[in-house]
Amino acid sequence: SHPAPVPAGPAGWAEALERSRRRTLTYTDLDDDLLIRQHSPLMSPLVWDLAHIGNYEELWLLRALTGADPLLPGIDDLYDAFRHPRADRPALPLLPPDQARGYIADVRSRVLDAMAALDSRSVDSRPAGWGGQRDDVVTRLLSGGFVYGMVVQHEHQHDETLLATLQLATAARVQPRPARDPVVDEGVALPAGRPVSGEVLVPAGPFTMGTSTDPWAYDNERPAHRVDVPAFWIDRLPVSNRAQLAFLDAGGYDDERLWSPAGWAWRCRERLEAPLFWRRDGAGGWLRRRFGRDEALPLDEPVQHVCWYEAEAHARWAGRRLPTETEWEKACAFDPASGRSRRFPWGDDPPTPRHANLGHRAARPAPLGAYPDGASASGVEQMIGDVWEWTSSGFTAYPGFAAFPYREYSEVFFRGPDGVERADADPDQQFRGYRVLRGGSWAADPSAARATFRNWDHPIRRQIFVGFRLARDAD
Ligand code: AVJ
Ligand code: FE
Repeated sequence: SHPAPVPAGPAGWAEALERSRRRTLTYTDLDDDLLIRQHSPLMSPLVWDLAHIGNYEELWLLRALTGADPLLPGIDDLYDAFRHPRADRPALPLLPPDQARGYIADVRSRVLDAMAALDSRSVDSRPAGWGGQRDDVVTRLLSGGFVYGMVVQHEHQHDETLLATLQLATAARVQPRPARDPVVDEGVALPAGRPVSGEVLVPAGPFTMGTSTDPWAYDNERPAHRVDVPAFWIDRLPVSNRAQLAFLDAGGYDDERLWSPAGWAWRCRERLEAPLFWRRDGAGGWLRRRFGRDEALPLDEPVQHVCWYEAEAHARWAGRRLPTETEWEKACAFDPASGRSRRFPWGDDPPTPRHANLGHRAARPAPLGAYPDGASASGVEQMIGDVWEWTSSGFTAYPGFAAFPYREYSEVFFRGPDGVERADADPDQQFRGYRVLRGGSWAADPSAARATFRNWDHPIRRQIFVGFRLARDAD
């Protein structure tokens, strides 16, 4: 008898929506200037994300479900991520902060009204002039509260993006709240006495990857399918700042032999010498900047803010490699005793502060070894929470994939297994394939973190809360 994996009815969906909104408003409770300016060409102005969150909610929870007319005619184009790259968004006639706040509040109150009505109305009694989705699509959208889960997760994913923008912001020392310390405030086990290294052997054999039953799983996690996986070794814990510093001190950033050709080209072009936000302290040590403040580099924390190419070079230096996403999911989810895959490393029960560092309870990763209770059946720790983990895999469709409810969530991002669509595309294409990230960071909400969850980004990206873990073949 496990608790439901996701809220099972309208009251729970409404509460999840309210929780994500409180989070969004916390991060955007800033002066207009900070909301409107572009803190980095990699990111949107914060006020774009704010109104985009509401526009997405309007599209799916009002217009698709209830056939409602657009609330503010003409704004869909502004908040369509595919029409305008992030770098161009500051030049758009965006809603000013107060109007953006008013718009998303208006959407939300109509959504809550519509939920109450939907609850008492059959989906096949469409009014004349229906402007929403077909009945069969609406039925699927509502099944298990999927579309509410999609909108909740979408808002939390953008909240993580807002945090990444705030971390990049140098204009102001923006310290987003809350910022608890997992060790001090939550009493998680200290790593003292527990080894912070070591690897586990995951024996050869098939397991079930992905899901066909998780009500809130995105299309890219579906369907569940059996995969045969050769034996492999994987580290019990993510790579630490200490290990990244050892790579750096050994000249890893300057040794072309450790880098792939594309990685070396990128390293030279960008003069990569250390993870993003690291800085020498002038006395032989290192500082890292965290939300506008420099602090001593915590050596026993998972490394953050490395690109895929840096992870790849570090792995080669260590005589290892990145895990494939299949290996990662097997190490995370597979329970050899029952032969089935778990929703989380520790089982099917939702995360608690004993299991994982998620949901921005802290504003950083926890020390290595802090979550023995979060270990997988294979004995691998800190797979969910702390840092996203780069895998070697390109972002591809599972066998039997079907886009739902729209192609632009996942399908348009699928590439070949090498992450690249066409090798003969423009010369920069090599830097722009997509690699799969797994596990979720300290900033990921529990609603958008599970063993099957797939994230992806370009191999050059470092502003996300990402680290990596090492693996190797079993022979
Ligand atoms: C899954 C994190 C790559 O931020 O581009 C947000 C999530 N999709 N709005 C992104 C997403 C639509 C997406 N990632
Ligand atoms: Fe979005």
